[in-house]
Amino acid sequence: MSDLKSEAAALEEQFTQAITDAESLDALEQVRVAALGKKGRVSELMKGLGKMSPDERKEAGPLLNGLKARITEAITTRQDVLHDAALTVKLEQERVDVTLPVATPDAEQGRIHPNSQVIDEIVAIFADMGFDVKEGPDIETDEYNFNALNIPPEHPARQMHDTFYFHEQEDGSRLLLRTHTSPVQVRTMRSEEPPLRFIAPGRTFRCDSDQTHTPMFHQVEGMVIDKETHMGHLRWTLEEFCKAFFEVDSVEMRFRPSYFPFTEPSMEVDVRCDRSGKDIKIGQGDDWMEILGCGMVNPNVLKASNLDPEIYQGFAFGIGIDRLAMLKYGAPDLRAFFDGDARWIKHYGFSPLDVPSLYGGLSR
Ligand code: 2NL
Repeated sequence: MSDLKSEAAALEEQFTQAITDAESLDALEQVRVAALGKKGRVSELMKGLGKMSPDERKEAGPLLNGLKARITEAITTRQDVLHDAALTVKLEQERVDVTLPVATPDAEQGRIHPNSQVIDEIVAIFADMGFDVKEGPDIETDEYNFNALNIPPEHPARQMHDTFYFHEQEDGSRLLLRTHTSPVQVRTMRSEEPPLRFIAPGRTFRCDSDQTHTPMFHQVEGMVIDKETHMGHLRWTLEEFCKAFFEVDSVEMRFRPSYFPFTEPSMEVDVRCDRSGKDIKIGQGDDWMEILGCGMVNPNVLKASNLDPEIYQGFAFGIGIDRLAMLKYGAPDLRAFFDGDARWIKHYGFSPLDVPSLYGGLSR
């Protein structure tokens, strides 16, 4: 029995020292296995309990259980110390210097296309005047794209529109890619009650491609319909739009008679500009530049959407976005707008964080 006592005391001293000396959690685990593992020294001693007489066991049991408990306790204590030390080292290594400059966030890396920028600017301007924004599908029917707009099948404007048609459907009709955003106005006139005041921005398509035309391009059309809408309202609205868009205090505008099937009378609108320098200046100079088409909504167009022209009148206008974006932001070649070249968008694009608004500045 005294053999066991001195062996237990020797083991306790040996393992207590080993636990204190363990400099890592791995080293400590090796000590634990050597003492308390299945084949550990303390475990081996405890296996001997089974072969003892009851009297011997009465004394040896508490002795070995005490030994095991104290070694376990010492390991746990040392574990906590080593854990804390490891955490301190980790925190030391992972320290963040909050005085370093901010890393460029992902949103700063992307760029807003000049077309999107110009559409956002136009939306901000008209929203400020109380206009809604409406959208419609790119794929349309003859009815919405042509018939309802006073362009019957035999009308020469159908040839002028260079329409992309889809293959014939079972009923003989053909879907098409909208050639202007006017179908959105037709859908709105047919589904909502006047007074109407909205713009319709979006993609449009014509089978036409050269230096200044791409098969896909962008338009914003606008429409106002009420009981006493007249040309004075149209003129004021477009003048306010031009001043805001070109970010100048005054613009001189010229309304030239023109023809569109969906308006009567129809006009094309020029703004005074100066082309003598490197960039075109708007609002001064002795040159003119066409920027949009407009007119009073043709009574036939109102009738086709179940509005009584004796009660309602309205004005409408259409603006080509791509040309306006080239003009305002100085991009020379329209075709580069749709090449998807990252260097081009990095140069001509806008930060997604600079959202155009009338109070914050349209284009900054
Ligand atoms: C242009 C000319 C214009 C309209 C579009 C319109 C739509 C309906 C009724 C009446 Cl539903 N008008 N749209 C009117 C006049 C001109 O666009 O040169 N666009 C680039």
